[in-house]
Amino acid sequence: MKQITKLLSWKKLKEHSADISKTTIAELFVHDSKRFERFSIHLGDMLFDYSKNPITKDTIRLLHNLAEDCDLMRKIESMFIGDKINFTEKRAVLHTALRNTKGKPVKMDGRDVMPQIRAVLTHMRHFVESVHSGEWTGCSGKKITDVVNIGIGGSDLGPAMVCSALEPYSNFGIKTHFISNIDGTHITETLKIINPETTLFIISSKTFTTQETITNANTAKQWFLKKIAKHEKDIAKHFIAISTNEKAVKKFGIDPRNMFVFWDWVGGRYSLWSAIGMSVALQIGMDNFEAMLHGACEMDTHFRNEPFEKNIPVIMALLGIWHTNFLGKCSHAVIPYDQYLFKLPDYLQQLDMESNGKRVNADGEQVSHSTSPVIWGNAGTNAQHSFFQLMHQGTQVIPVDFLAATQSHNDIGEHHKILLSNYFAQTEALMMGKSESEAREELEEQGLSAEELDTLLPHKVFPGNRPSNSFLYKKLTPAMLGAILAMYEHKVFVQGAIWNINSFDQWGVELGKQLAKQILPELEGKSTVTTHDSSTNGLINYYKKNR
Ligand code: G6Q
Repeated sequence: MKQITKLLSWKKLKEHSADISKTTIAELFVHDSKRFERFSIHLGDMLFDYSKNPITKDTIRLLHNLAEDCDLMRKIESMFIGDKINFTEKRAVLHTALRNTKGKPVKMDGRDVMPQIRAVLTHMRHFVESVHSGEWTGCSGKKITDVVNIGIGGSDLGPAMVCSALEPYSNFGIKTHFISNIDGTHITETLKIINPETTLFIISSKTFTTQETITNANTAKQWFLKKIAKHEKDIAKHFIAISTNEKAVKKFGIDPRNMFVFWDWVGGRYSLWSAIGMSVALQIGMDNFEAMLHGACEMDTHFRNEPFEKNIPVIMALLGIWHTNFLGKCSHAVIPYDQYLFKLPDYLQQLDMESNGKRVNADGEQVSHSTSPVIWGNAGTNAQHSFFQLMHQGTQVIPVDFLAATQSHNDIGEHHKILLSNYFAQTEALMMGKSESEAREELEEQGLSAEELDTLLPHKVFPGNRPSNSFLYKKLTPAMLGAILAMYEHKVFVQGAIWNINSFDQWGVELGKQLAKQILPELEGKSTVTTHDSSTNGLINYYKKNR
């Protein structure tokens, strides 16, 4: 395929971006009384409003033309039917099969993958229910009360985020903890607050070779053996594994009957839907875990079947491309006005930036356009009291996703109304800004001297014209969370498909894994290290002298 910047639809969008820059989002509302209806979509219990973006009907038409020129429809189908679209690793990308609760066959290399997926779900259910019922106990016969997931990256961020998000569904007396960092502080502080007799460790690692995870797992094992175990075999009651690597799991000392498998066609950052979600299932129960899969499946069906103009992930992706490639925005904020989603920005950072942080296209050429923006954010209203200053008055314009529930799990007093009034106010203020005359009027009311007023005035002006998407969902249920996460996954997919990059490999992450292993032996002993550049040598040698 030719570079996308050479496509006619790309060139037309470039021309169109110059026209759009002559107007403001607020003016677009003045000229179109139906703008909200035109640029919003209802799907189940969710409303997606994208009208506060610098777009017109023409923008959307041109973006759809780009999607068609990039063969988006065929690429979407190609993922769902198990083509090996992760071409650098020669793997299919079938996380959608993991939540294919409709049960239709999904073939990969001519074989239906659904029976093995269902078998693992049954294995998980059996295990989760035996822990909840107390049939499964620790080695001293006590019921499990704490679950510690040891994993990193894709084997941590998804389950950790979902366990926070679905806290209201934790009805089984299980508290979940997450250890990811190799920094000994992480495991030390966690081990301080758990009782070995009632703790289950889940070693979550697709490869079962990741240095951080295996080091943390060994430390946890030694701690457990020292604290309570009478025999090595007691480990079987306190350690289970989620992995694709049975050999390494056995070598670690985990009974293969307590291993839950997944497959190489599940990418790490897309693995939350597999047995990697075990900590989630233990915390909220298997029915709720499956409800989450079902919610994601509903979004998959929407994504696969709806025409582009009604397709939420496609529109989100195209808007992102509009901002990144045509309006020059290089970051994107995600602000959930939902405390339960405070870890969502962290999770989306990996999903988006690890997937689309690429600079070489499918033909091996360096791309001549930007790819993934920097994704960041935090929960509102907290974020309003920190970085919102930059979003309102800084020199960069940052497109934002605002998310909120219409019904709170904790509807006490005026809290939810106040939360939502902030949510509505921020999207409006970012778009409308405050003109010089409005700011002047406000200052005049304060009875300032003319000199004071002139000094303050420029600081009180808000340029506005700052775009946002608004998502309002009824309640953060397991199904709704599943749908939201699948929606973001597909947004990322569409952007990667249009940019013609491989969203499913991560050679940059692999590099980190190799480099640390090379330096580790050099940290032994006292000899001066001279094998690197002078800065790296200097830093290593300073550490060796001062440890
Ligand atoms: C995700 C990445 C990466 C991976 C971790 C952990 O897509 O590949 O974040 O999940 O490096 O890998 P393991 O699960 O193999 O330990």
